[in-house]
Amino acid sequence: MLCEISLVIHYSTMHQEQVKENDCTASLEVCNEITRVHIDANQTNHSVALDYISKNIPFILTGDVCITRGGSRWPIFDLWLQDEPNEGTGYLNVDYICQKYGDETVPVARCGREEYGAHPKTEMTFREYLNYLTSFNNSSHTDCLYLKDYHFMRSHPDVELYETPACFSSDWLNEYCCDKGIDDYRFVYMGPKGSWTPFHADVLRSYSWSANVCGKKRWILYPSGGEDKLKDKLGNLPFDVSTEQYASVAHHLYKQRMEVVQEAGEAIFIPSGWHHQVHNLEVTLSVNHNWFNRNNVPKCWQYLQETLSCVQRQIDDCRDMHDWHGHCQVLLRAYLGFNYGDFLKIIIHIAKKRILTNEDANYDVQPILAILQSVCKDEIALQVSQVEVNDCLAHLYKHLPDNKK
Ligand SMILES: O=C(O)CCC(=O)C(=O)O
Ligand SMILES: [Fe+2]
Repeated sequence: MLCEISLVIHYSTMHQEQVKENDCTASLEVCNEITRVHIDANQTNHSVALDYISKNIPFILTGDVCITRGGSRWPIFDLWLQDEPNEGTGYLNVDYICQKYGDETVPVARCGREEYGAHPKTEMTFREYLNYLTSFNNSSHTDCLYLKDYHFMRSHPDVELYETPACFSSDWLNEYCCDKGIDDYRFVYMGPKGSWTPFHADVLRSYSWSANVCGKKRWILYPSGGEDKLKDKLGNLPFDVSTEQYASVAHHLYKQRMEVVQEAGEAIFIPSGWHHQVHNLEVTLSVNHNWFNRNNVPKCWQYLQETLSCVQRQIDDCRDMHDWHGHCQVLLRAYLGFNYGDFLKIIIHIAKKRILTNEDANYDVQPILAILQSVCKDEIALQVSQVEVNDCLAHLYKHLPDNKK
């Protein structure tokens, strides 16, 4: 209880001090409105946006900066959209998309069903999905299909549909995935009016940014930790917080809840650990990335450690089995998509790159050093990657000036 109250006060204070020039200068308790940070294409100063990111506060990025590349609009606007809207498919240029990518297999969620706290996923060709959208009738909600988590950028590294806005571009996660040629965290989403994403926090408590190419999204956000009070007696979070039960002003969490409508051409920043639910208010096409960097990497590491403790408690009765710790790591990866080894590989890869290029010596290297020093205090982490961690630390110590160690 004490922690949650102090969390809110903390946010309010920072919010008032740091971002006075923006729309919402009141504390989050009073003003549940998100701040819009306007940056023009030629403006190189992203300090306000970076301030929000480093303080883990949501904002909407608006202005040319989130839809242009080198002064001209992202190609996705010209290629995937048309000037006049159609009935089922809005501004989507269905003919172009179908002709270029119709044969590809895309992941699709069934928004009318619930399985294990999520929408069950299926696969179809992009052509089949676009045919479905063309004939979609908004009243038949049970059949609402949402194309999501489509790794378009990974499948088409030569097609530059958009560019990551500069304030979101320090991204260790996708930098690692691209360097290694493995599945990344950059996605395309496309859905009809009424398609939605249930209440969740993002993978490994990463950040996310999401830009609307066409259409509108309604976001419901709860600050990190605020979701605890929404849990039922078994500790399960709600699947859908858009219902009256949660939306009511009388609800005790009302003050922490934010509701936001994001327009076409705007990008939203979702902070680490903030739970959110998303509803498409029109046919919507969006691109989004999950990522972490020097600012939120401690949160990701802490979440990994906490989740491992949960896994250990779950299978505590099997402690005598051979390689019990190894089994815990397998379960951790099955649950989160990452285990200790996966996470440390990313950190060490980024550390070595930064040392080699000798760029931003203190910018990224110092937070990496802090994480690795914390890793050295974690017995399990050392069991998993002691040689690599020690080797990396030795490099870092050699690299950093004495006063920074
Ligand atoms: O747009 C959506 O439906 C979900 C996006 C989301 O959850 C995210 O960007 O973190
Ligand atoms: Fe999300």
